Amino acid sequence: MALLPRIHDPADLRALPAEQLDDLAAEIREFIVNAVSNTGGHLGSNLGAVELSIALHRVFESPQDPILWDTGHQAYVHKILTGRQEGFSRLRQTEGISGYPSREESRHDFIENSHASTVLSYAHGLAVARDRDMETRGTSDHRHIVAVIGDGSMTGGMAYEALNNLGHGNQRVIIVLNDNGRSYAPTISNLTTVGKATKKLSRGLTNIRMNPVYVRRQRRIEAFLRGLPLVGREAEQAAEAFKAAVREFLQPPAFFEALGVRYIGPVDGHDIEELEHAFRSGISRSDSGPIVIHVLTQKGRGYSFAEDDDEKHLHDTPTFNPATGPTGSGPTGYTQGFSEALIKAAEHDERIVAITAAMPGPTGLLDFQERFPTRFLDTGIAEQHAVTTAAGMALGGLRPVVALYSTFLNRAWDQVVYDVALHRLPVIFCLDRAGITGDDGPSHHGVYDMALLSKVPGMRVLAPSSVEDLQQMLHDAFALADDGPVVIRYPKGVARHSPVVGTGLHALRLAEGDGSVAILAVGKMVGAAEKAVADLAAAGVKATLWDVRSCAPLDAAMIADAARHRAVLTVEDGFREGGIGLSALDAMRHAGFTGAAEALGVPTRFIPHNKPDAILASFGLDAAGIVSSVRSLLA
Ligand SMILES: Cc1ncc(C[n+]2csc(CCOP(=O)(O)OP(=O)(O)O)c2C)c(N)n1
Repeated sequence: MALLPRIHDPADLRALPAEQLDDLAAEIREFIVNAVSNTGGHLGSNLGAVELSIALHRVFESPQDPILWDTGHQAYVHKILTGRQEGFSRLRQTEGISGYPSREESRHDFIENSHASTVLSYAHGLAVARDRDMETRGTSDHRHIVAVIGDGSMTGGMAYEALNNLGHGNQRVIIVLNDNGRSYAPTISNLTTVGKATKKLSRGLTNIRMNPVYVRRQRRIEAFLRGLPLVGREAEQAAEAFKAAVREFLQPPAFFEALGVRYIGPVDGHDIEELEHAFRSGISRSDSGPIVIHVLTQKGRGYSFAEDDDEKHLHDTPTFNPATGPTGSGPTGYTQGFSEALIKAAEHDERIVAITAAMPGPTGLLDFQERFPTRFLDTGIAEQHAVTTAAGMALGGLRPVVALYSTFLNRAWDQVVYDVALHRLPVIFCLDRAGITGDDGPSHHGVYDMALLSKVPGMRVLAPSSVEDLQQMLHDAFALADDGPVVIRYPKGVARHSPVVGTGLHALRLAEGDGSVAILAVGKMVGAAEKAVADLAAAGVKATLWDVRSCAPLDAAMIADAARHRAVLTVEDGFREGGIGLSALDAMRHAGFTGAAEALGVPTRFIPHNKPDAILASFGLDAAGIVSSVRSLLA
């Protein structure tokens, strides 16, 4: 009989006999594959965390013991086990459940930021609050705070800052390091074990570690490794790599312990009994401060199409047929256009290097990596470091291109301003998934980039309206970079194509009207504005249309021309407040414009998940919205 329909709450899970748990895990995997195939979402990370989530919810008592998920994309099993199975039919859909933990959805969810590497800081703070509460009341509080973090997310600076603080303050936190050896791509770190020495775990390694015989054996291994014969250069390198891997596999990373965080592991993350044992052992040792339990898992486990996907183990996927798996996941649209243009530029300029923060596939850098392996750098999930190492490269004479999602640049704001812009360094930022991104919810929209980056002194901020214009902008950016940094931001989804492109920092006039109204459209909004202009023309209104292209600085010729119209409408898919439209209107007022004006943009609020077009339409950022705004201005 099916087990999953009987699980409505972690208590139901705890009541199941241990021998039924593997069957439950199999049912959960099937459920997740089917659900994600219908809606799209995060797959590989969740398939890898099935046994881990089951064991966590059997040993710890959520929500009294908060279970916190770093990033949160791998929390589907947690959602299923905490009463949200039915919600999966509308995963990431309008009014449906979120693809991340959500405080609105469940008292079992605590954090929902979905930007990586933050969980240890949240856990530290919660532990400080718990202990403070205990102190003031004079009571004892045995609540456990459990923080689950992937090896990929462990590459982010905040995770180390928090570990340092946890170890120093000796806060009682249980850290579960879910090590599958991958971010999207293989993880950039020597801390990860998976994929190095072996993928097969011998049961009971944890116990061996606790055994004094192990310590003696460890010394023998060191001696054995020292005595290995080395023949030829390649053999020498291979032997060295092998030695390092064996050493790391058999020794608890001294790193954690040096910081004051005790270590248990590695544990087989697909063996529920072993996991439960390790968690109980963690609890029994947690009184004396933070402890990390190192769990080895396989990303995509149990679904062959995910296991066999070398690029990202189906980390995330659009809808697909479960019987045949998702079809090709290569870059499309603007991402593909960027990828091609960058390779072309790099063929002619040896100074060009490309940097990604753990997202070589999604940002379109895989082909570049293959073509120029020594000119490609993956920093791990470390946007701050990516930006400042780019600054260093630029200081050293290189022309770094930093390819990030728009939303993740937020993390490196200080580095962009002071490490790059203050030094007027030739760094080019290519920001993918700019604007409204949709399914991933509030933390993934790229709505800050234009409003913020246009305020950085000297920064040039470009927004292409077509793939061809993106390629032209990248070409021009290498020359513009002689005077300092350049940003190019472009959206996801189906791209516009146009044989007509602009150049440099010039705006492009796409239609000349009769002086009644000028529309200044930015990036993706140019497509919607073009349609609006056609609709208005059919109704007898002849509008002027400018493709803004350069958001900062704004093209003075465009401002002067727009100022001659009776009314002006600006349209952008970033925050309206502090946005490009209001800057343009301000410039026009200074140029003597006194007519009617409106700036369309994204309101300053956290925008829930939904289809991008539906979100944009709700803010009037589509052809119908533009037409209606123009009509109001001319009324
Ligand atoms: C600051 C930040 N940068 C990039 C991302 C995009 N991202 C989402 S999940 C992920 C990989 C996470 O790897 P890991 O923590 O090991 O989890 P896994 O999916 O392997 O279980 C990345 C790079 C993010 N969420 N946050």
